[in-house]
Amino acid sequence: MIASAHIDTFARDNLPPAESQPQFVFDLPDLQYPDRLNACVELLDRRVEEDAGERPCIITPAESLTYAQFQERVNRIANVLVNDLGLVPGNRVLLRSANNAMMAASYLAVLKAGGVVVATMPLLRAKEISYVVQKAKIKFALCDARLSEEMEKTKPLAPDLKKLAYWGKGGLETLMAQNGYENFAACNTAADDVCLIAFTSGTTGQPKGTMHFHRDLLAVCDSYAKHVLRANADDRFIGSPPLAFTFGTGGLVFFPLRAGASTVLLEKATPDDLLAAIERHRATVCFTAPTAYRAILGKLDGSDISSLRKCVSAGEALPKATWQAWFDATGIRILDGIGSTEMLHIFIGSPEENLRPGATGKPVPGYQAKIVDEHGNALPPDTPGRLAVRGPTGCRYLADERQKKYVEDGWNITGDTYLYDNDGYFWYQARSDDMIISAGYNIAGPEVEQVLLAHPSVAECGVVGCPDAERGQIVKAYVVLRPGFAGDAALTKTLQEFVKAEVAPYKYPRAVEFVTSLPKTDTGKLQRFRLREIASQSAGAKLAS
Ligand code: 3UK
Repeated sequence: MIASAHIDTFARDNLPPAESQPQFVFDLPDLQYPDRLNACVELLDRRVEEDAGERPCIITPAESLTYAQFQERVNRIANVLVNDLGLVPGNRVLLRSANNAMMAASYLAVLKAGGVVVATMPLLRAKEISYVVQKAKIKFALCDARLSEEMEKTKPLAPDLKKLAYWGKGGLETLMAQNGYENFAACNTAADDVCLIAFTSGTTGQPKGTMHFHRDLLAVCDSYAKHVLRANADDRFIGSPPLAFTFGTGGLVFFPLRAGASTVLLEKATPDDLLAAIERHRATVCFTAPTAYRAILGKLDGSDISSLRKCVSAGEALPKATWQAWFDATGIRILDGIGSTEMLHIFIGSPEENLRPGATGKPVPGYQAKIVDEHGNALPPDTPGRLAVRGPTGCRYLADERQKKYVEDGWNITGDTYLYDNDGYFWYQARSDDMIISAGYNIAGPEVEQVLLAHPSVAECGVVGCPDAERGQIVKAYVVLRPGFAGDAALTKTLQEFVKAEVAPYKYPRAVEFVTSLPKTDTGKLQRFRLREIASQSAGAKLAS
C-alpha cells in the first residue's frame, strides 16, 4: 500500500482483510496509474489545464457552467469543507440532493479535499439515512435545502452528524463567496485512498457500503467509457439515474468529464422529462434503464431526438424486443451493459459493431468473466451458472461479513446466473435467487418476461415462482397492461399460448395476474422478491380456503 493522505483512517481501517478482497487486474496499458492521484484533479482540473476552460461542462434547466466555472464552484465548496466545517482528509461527507450542478460540484469538492463521498438517494427517509450515517461514521453533510425536512429528522437519530450545510437557502452559498475561495490546492491523495462509499440499494437486508479508491473512478472511464462507449469532447451526455447511484455518477459525471464533454443534469427525469430534455439540449449520449427506453418508445411521435447517437442501458436486462423496437424507431443500437455498485460500473458490454441484441455482450477490455458452478469450477459454453468477474475495480464492503459471499477465490460473484456462447457473448438468465424451479425444470423468470413484453398488450411484467403443492413452484406472471386492453380470462389464455409458441412450453406462466403497477427499488429495479412474497401469500390463502 502507498502512504495514505488520510488523517482520519476509518475507511482504510475498515477495508476487508486482504484474503477476502478480490484480485485486481491492471493488464490494460490505459490502467497504469501513478501512486499518487486525486480523481478530481484528473477528471476536472486537467481539462481546464488542457484549455477546455471555456467549453460547456454542466447544463441544467436552471444554469449552465463552463469547465472553468464548474472548477471554481468545486474549489469554493472544497474551501468551505476544509476551512469552515473543519474537514480533514479521510472524513466522510454525506451528500443529499437530486441531480443538479451543486450536487455534482459538492461530489468533486469532497474528492478534491481528500474526503470520502457518501451520496444517498434523495428519496431516503430519516431512518435509512441514519443507518448510512452510523455505518460510515459520518460527521459532515452537504444537502439541498429542499430536502431539509428529512435531514433535520435524521439529526436526533444520528448524533455523529455534527456539521451540516444547506445550499439553496443561502447558507452554503454565503460561505462559498468568501475572498480567496476561488482557488483550492487539491489534497495529494494516494491512488488507493478510499474516496467513495456507495451504498447498495439493498433488495434484501441492510444496505452494504462499497468502498472505491481514487484510481477506481478513473479505471471505469479508461476501461468501459474509453473502449466501449467511446464518446468524445463534442458529446453531450444526459440520463435518468441519480448521482447517488454509481450508474448515474459514472455516466453523467465521470465519463463526460474524462472526455471533456458536457452533461445535462435533470432533477426530475421521468421518461417524459428525459425525452423533452434530449430534444431541448440536443443530447447525444443517453444513460437510462430498459423500462425508460420502452416508455419513451411509446411517446416518440412528434418529438425530435435525432441528436442522439449513443444509448446505454443498464440496471436490468435489456429485452431483445426493446432493443429491436428502439433500433427500428431511431436507428440506434442500444449498448446493454451489466454493472454493479460493487464493481462501480459496467464490466460486460460490447460496442455497437460487436454487440448481439439480447446478449449483455463480452467482457469490457480490462475485465475478465467466467461462468462457474457452485464449487467455483469453470463451466463450458451454453451452460447456465454463476457469473464471476475481475478487473481493475472490485468489491470491498465496509466492515461487512457479506464480503465472503461476493468474493470467492479472488473473483467477484455478482449473484447473477449467466451463460456464455461459443462466440464469447454473455447472456443473462436471472438473478441466481430468482431462478424458478418447477417440476424439476429450471426456469429464468426474466426470459419469460422478455417473451411477454413482446406481446402488444403488455406494458410491464414480472415473472416469479409461486409455491405449488404439486410442482414445487409454478411460473406466475404479474402483468401491467397497455391502455385499451382488458385483463380477462381470454387475454390470460392468449398470453399463455403466446409464451408457449415462443419458448419451451414448460416455461409458460400457469398463473397470470393483471396488476396496475409493479414493486420497484429507488433505482427502478423490479423487486422480484416482493412479487415472490405476494405470490406466496396468495398461494397460502388459496390453500387455506
Ligand atoms: C443487475 C443487470 C442484467 C444484475 C449498475 C451499471 O445496476 C447497477 O448496480 P446495482 O448494484 O445492481 C447490480 C445488479 O443489477 N444488472 C445490472 N445491469 C444489468 N442485469 N443486465 C444488465 N445490463 O443483477 C447486477 O448484479 O444496483 C449498473 C453501472 C453501475 C451500476 N451500479
